[in-house]
Amino acid sequence: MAQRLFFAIPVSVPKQMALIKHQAHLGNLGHVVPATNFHLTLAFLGNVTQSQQQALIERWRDLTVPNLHLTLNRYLHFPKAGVVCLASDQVPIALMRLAQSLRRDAARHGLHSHKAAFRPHVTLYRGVDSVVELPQPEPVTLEINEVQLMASQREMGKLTYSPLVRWRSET
Ligand code: 2AM
Repeated sequence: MAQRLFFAIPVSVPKQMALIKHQAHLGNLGHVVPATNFHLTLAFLGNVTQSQQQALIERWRDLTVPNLHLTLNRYLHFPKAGVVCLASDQVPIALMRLAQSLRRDAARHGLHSHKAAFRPHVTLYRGVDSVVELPQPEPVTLEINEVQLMASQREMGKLTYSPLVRWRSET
């Protein structure tokens, strides 16, 4: 059976708390993403079969995770996706390279092919139809030291994510 997979950076509990404050500040823009679902997507893979998944994990067995900080400092509204997120406008080169490698590998192996450039963000709301004006946010700095291969499931209308594999930075 195929599973919907993606590579992501998890958000620590203290940073989840900081992001909840942003939701409280912005109010009722759309469906509020629950804190336990916060993540920063590096590469969305789409539906992946068991054998594709095994091959993928084998290819990325030695994935090196950079150890760095990323400051999220802008609210963005992606109208097509209907999401509002907290994003970064300065992407560390090591993070950009990692996202690009994962995305290139996915496309090369018949998985999802990203059309837009990597723009690191954490989604705060889904189902946002129209946004008038978003204020300047209080920045949130994430510690990046772990990458997860995540499976996304929808059960009784509820979206849940479960990590299948975790890679941690060495330092
Ligand atoms: P988002 O962070 O912008 O919401 C799991 O579904 C993750 O993969 C989500 O975080 C989502 O990005 C991203 N994702 C889902 N469908 C996608 C698509 N068609 N293209 C790019 N990213 C997608």
